[in-house]
Amino acid sequence: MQSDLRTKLMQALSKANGAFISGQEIAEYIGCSRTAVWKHIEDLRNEGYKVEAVRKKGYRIISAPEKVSTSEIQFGLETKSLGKLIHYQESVESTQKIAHQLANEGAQEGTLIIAEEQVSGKGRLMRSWHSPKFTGIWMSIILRPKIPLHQAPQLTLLAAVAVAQAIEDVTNLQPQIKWPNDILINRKKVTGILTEMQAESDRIHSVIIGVGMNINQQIEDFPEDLQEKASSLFIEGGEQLSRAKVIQRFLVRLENLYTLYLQEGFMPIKLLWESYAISLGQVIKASTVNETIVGKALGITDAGVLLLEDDLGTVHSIYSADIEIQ
Ligand code: BT5
Repeated sequence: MQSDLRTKLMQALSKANGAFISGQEIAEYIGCSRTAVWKHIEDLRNEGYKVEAVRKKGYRIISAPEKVSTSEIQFGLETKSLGKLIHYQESVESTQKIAHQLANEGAQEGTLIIAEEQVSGKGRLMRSWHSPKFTGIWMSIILRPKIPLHQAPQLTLLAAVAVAQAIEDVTNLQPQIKWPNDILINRKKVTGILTEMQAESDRIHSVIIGVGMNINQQIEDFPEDLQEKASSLFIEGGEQLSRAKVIQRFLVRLENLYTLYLQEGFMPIKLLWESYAISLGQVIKASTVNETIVGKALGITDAGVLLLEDDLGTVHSIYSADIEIQ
């Protein structure tokens, strides 16, 4: 929508001060047809405005989109270091990409990169991540742990526990974790985690944890191919949530777990992870880049590796795969 039209539309709606204003009045004010007004109102809705439309009365704005800008996240944030520096943009390609750039430039541990929308959000293995405007949380956080390279996957599991705890903090839902990086509710994926690293020989410069959380989407907000397997906290719990509050809970949980991890190692994190794990003890199919293995999930190792026992009793170590529960 052209910006002068948008300005006039917003003027017309806000002059009404919460009361209805008819499509005809708006059309005259802006200088366009009533059909065009309807189209512009649809645009507003797509941007997260809640607009009530009643026949013969017209339109009124009920609420403007809630944002996840720096001040919204930092107001009331109870962490010591995570999220003290926030890089916010309304629309980005991928928060991971910006996080890599900032990490290269020396961004401090705990820097959070967040956007209202990603136009090319990334999953693992070059897959895409659907990240529509204003409905979910699309963020990346930079950590700089002094741990050997091979332990880095543990941080994905740690982040998954932090997400599960944050969901429990803000809803009555019971999140479960599907190894390694999916958080499910009622067997549908509500969050995905992508951990990437910058390292040199065995030295980690930074670990970038990307978290995509579906919060306020309705089912029709997902593309058709995702509607069967994806969900949001709103769909599962029936309540619209403040995304900023969810982020705050996640950062607090992540900071506590990360501090515990640096002090006591992976063991306490592993126990927590197992308490949320959906796949342990079940027969699952693991598809890796090279092969597909079906077997019983025995557990995870201290390195965060999944152990699968096949029919012949051979135990396979799975470092990276897609998991289907049989
Ligand atoms: C993941 O990959 O689950 C990791 C997703 C990480 C996304 C965050 S958002 C912030 C940061 N910036 C980024 O660019 N990425 C990170 P994977 O396990 O490969 O799952 C990807 C698959 O999940 C896709 O192929 C779809 O089938 C499905 N999917 C895509 N978008 C989804 C969504 N919004 N909700 C649930 N499932 C989705």
